[in-house]
Amino acid sequence: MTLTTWDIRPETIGINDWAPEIDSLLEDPDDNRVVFNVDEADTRPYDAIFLGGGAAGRFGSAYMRAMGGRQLIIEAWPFLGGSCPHNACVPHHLFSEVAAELMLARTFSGRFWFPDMDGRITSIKEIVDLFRAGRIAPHAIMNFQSKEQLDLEYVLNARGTIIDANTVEVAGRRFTANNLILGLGARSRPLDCPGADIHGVYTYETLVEDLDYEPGDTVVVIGGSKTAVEYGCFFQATGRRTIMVVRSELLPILPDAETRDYTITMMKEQGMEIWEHSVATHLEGDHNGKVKAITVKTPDGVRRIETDFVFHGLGEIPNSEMAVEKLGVKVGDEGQIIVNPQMQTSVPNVYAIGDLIGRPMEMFKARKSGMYASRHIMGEDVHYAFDEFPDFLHTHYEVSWFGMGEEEAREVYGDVTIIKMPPETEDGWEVALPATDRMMLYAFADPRKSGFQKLIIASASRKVVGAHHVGAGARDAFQYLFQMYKRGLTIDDLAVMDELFLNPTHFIQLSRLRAGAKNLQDL
Ligand code: KPC
Repeated sequence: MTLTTWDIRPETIGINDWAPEIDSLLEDPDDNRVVFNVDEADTRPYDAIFLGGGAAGRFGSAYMRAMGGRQLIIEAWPFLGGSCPHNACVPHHLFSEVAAELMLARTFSGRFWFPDMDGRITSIKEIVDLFRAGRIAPHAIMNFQSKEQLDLEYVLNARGTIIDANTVEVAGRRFTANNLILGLGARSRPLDCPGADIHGVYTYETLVEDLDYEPGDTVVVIGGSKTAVEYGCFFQATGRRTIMVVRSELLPILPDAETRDYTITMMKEQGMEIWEHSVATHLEGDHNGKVKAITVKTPDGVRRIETDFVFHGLGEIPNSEMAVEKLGVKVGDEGQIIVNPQMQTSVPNVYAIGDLIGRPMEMFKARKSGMYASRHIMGEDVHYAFDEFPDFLHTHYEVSWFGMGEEEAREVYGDVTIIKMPPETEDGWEVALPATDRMMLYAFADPRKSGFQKLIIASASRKVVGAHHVGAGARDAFQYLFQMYKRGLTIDDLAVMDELFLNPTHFIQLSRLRAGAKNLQDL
């Protein structure tokens, strides 16, 4: 393959101009241009080379540049921003929005203005194609913003090779820097099962690249945590029988048992079939080499499901091999590069950031780890621990949480006060959560489905120690509430806040109903 150089440094490339160029670099096998945006006139040494231009490398670079440092990103894809706009967060959110919309349409099928959805299967491929066509826009924004607005230097569309702790080679050129910051990301853990490679078996990465047919009426999803659940709910919402094959239990990530119970109950009520303690043992292909069936060992015996579409979400493996081989950096059990709170690896002047350093493989950690590596290199005394954070996932709903579940809080604090909605009734969740945006129709017409939320307070200190929400629209509140919780948020602090009524988390109003008491009571 002959690589050619496309020196973009002297040009201004607008977002609309970037889009067809990125499309060509991605799709045209004969377009092997390497994009060079390198300031050859700047004689300063680079403070850092970022190997990988995903969220971690891009935000680390932007921060370093803002602090007056000099950086260079080397990225194998022809765009910056990494997996988020290409195959991860952005499509996850599109698909989850489709799941929520279809749940609404199916719940109210034939009522009000909703069309009759009875027996209707909607297209998966149409939505995947919609994403594939649309993702060029965020790609173009990233390249434009990084060059024209953030003044970053970068080389795109060529894989960088580590030469030593200060040197990276890309497209036949060697670049040196005072520090190397590795942001090489992670890849899907493969399915360890005979037949796993046949056509029709997808991960979140391959689905958006390779789906070339409309899946039939039965889908099998392997895995029990965020990605598997998010995609599974999307597939199910399109009207297909969807079976989740889970090695242990579904959604162990949810720390509060009652919230988890509501979440899973609502998934089942939508029609999700959940086979826990079950393992896929082999996949069969048809005469065209396309999947036609999967066999699963379940606690009730071996079951064979005919399907032409299997998805697996089994977690991620950090791309640490080159760094281990070339630099000997220390890695943990899951292949994650071990870093200290300044993001330094075991090798002097080599840092690692983003998914490469392991869990949580979330955007906030990617961006912040890049930023903290840069701050340290630029001489700041910083410390970043990502052991506690607000979290969320999608089913057909949005589920948000931070802190402890009720069970752990009782163990740790003994006396805890629980404030939750809807109120406990003998019949479970037959009544509505006080209504809020995106839940109003459910609240009045199908109250069970209107959501669930819970605040956990350590009674003695009156501090919030956990918060949990299933519904819609609460995620923003959780990212700010978490900061307050870290500073010691109490029920009394909540009681004097100003609620924008009706709001998705009813924590302020509910706290105000109880905060007057010296001895707190549940609500
Ligand atoms: C919507 C959006 O921000 C998706 S792409 C993010 C990539 S990056 O800004 O580099 O974190």
